[in-house]
Amino acid sequence: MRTDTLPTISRHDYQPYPYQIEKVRLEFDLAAEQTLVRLAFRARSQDGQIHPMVLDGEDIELLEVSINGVTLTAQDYQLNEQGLTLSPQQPEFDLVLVSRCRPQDNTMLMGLYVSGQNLFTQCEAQGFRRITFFPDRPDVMARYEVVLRADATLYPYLLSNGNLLSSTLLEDGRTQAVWEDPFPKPAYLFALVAGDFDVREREIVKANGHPALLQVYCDRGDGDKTEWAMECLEHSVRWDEQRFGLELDLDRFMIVAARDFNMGAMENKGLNIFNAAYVLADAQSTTDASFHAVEAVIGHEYFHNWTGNRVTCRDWFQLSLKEGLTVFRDQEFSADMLAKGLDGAQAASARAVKRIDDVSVLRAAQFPEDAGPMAHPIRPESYQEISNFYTATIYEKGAEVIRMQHTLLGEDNFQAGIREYFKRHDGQAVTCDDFVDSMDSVYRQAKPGHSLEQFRRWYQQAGTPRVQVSLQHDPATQTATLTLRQSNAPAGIENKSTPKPPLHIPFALGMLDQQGQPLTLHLDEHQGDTLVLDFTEVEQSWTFSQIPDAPVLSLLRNFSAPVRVDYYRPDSELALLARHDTDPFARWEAAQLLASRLILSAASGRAPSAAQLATVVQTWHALVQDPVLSPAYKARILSLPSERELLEQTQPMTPRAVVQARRQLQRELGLALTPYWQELYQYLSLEQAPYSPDALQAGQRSLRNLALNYLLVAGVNTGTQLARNQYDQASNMTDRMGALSALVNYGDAQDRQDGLDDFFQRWQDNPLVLDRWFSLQATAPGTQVAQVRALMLHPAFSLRNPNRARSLIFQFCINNMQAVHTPEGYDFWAEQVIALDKLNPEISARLARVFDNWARFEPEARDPLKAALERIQAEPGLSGNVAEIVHKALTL
Ligand code: B3K
Ligand code: ZN
Repeated sequence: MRTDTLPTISRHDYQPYPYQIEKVRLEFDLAAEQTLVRLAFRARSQDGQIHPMVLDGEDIELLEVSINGVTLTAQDYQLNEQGLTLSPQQPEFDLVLVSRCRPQDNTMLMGLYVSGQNLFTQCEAQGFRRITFFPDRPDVMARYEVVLRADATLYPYLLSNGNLLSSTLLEDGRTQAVWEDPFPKPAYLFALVAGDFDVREREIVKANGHPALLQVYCDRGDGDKTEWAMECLEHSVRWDEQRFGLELDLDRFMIVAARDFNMGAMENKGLNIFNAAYVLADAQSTTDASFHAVEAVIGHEYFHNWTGNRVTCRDWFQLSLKEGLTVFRDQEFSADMLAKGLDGAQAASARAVKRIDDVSVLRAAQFPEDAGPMAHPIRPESYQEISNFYTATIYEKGAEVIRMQHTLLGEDNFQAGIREYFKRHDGQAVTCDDFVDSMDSVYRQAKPGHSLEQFRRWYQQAGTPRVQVSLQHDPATQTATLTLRQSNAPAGIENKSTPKPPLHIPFALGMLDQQGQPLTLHLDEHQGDTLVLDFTEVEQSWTFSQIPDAPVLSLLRNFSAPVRVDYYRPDSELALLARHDTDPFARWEAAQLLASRLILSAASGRAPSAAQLATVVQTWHALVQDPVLSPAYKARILSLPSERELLEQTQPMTPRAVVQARRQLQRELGLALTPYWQELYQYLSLEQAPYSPDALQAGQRSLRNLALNYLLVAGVNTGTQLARNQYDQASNMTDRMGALSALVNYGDAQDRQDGLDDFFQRWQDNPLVLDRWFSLQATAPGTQVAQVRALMLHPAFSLRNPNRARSLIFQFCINNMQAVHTPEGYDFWAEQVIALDKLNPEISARLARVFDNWARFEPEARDPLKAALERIQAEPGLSGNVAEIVHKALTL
């Protein structure tokens, strides 16, 4: 399919489906080579009139179709590559349809496919049409009864959504299972799994007193790695009961791990299917970061049961309705888990660690998206290929937009808004406006004279707003006047001449005195350490009283809105905030800004002054010695901003210069503070409690690994020995991987090779760990394209397995800036986009996006990147997925 012929779908063209389908019966005769699907339902016209019935269908074979028991002939319907159109003669009729699909040939991993020896489905967004002909759109909701038949030896487990009604052995030696899902759902939430598994089970009692069975399925032999997943699932159930008052509505909830999976996981009703990377975990083979990722993804999919499944999207433009809200919920879940058992400042600092990590992701992934050719509002206006719109904007910015509503309403009112949302819309397919309406009804009551009307612009406008800050202090009146000015430039392919109206930005602010002591803010009748300003105009000022001396501003506390802040202030002020700000997020931010400034100025060719460097070193010195900070927080505040975040701030973007300048500062800090890193390392090596991924231990390990990295990057002799010992003696993957990556990134060639060889020997049979072995090499500073090509010839490499392709090819293209930004690097990227596209267009389009912002790079990168994009575009038979990305990138 070519871009110029790909239809663009517009939000405003929405039309309801003309028929209602209450109940669907699906029968499957399952086999990897070919699967027969029999679909039966009764359709009733919504308005009593007769309409053509459009059924989506893709890559499947129609064998038979009948209406009211009468088999149709080819003249009775229209069949093409997109599906089947019927011309019924009555407004109400029974339809039966038999079709065939071929799971074994399905390399796209959408619809019914084979992974290992097992069969899995993936239907969101438009995979159901690859299983059977159906109105594959989220607003057609039906109750499903599913009959599965398959060879009992190959497929002893036959799973689908809802409750198991019966399981029988058939006369022909096959098994048959019948499942019924009591809740109406759109086709994208349908799932089936057939295969042989290890199963872990836990019976729980729900808050309503009823029992429920939780199950985690994985490949045979991996069953000992699902204990953490089960823990996380139970925590998720409890958390949703306690914080949101939402209960599990089924008797059984299943998670199944798949080795081949396009993304993280999928929230199919009662039968979540997961990428094995987000299920399997044990201390030996899994890092702390992965333990937390498992927790976040299990929470996310479980929380979808209400926000996504019970109330779903009317159309795919509303995707953020479920994704933004569910990401917000999983972020809060993880933060609550980190803060469990703590209170006061300790709890705030634990939660801040999660906030810092989330904001870092937003800045590294979403800000660039919002400044590039794929920029779109969290509720897009149009798309060509919906699978290209599972973006950082829909997810991460979408979560920020929910978080701002939470900030404006406060926890209690926000929860009242959620209750209102379910009261109005349970069982329906709705829009983002419906969600905001529910919140707004509570907001208007709680804050008379206010509404969320202006706030809705966050759903309409793309681009990252900029907020310019200025401050005027008047010692005579002891007042400080803060002025904020917002600018919302057009983003991506938007019409550049259309001015954008101001957004409603909740702007959280604090102030410190010149000694770093917190000031109480007095504004009209409000007072407090932190005030959230309702910033709604293009320019707006607030005057605070009782401020005798010029204050130090602590801006956008806890990152209260997804904006960029422009405020000029001397390094000394940032240093003060980095040491004293009581808001842990703003404190971290100040340290990051201090380091960023230095790195960015070095990257642009201006050598930092001795004083500038001294300020950074002194700040890091104070922080490394701070006795109060938690280890996890300390590890964040002492880390330098990521290469990607830094790159995003250069104009034009100069990747290689950024990498070098960042590395230089790392080295300076390593050298200047060597004794402190050594001391920290030794101190943190004393603790030898049995492994747990909890916040304290994980924080200690990450801080210890950070110290190790500073020692190695500075070339401190003892560092290499420490890393070798740590690698050899490690009792968990975080320590082992921390040591190995320090050696691979900063050690000599011999250490690097020895480490990698040993690691391969130990872990060659564990695919998830082997992914790390590939990633580590893909991102190592010395790795060039030739080595990546050699690794692609390794017997363990396969382009068909998305995790493996991501671990080597994506990691190289995204995170090895030195090597990918070369003529060979760009050729390699284009070649891999083309190769992947033939197998799996969804994954290929993700790789294509890595350089969709080519136009923002320095000239020596820009021209060859453009040529590489043109080469991709010229490829015959390019998928619609990649075509959309490349077309948008080139027409900017
Ligand atoms: N809803 C799925 C994403 C499906 C993506 C399909 N291309 C996972 C999630 O967000 O929970
Ligand atoms: Zn989701």
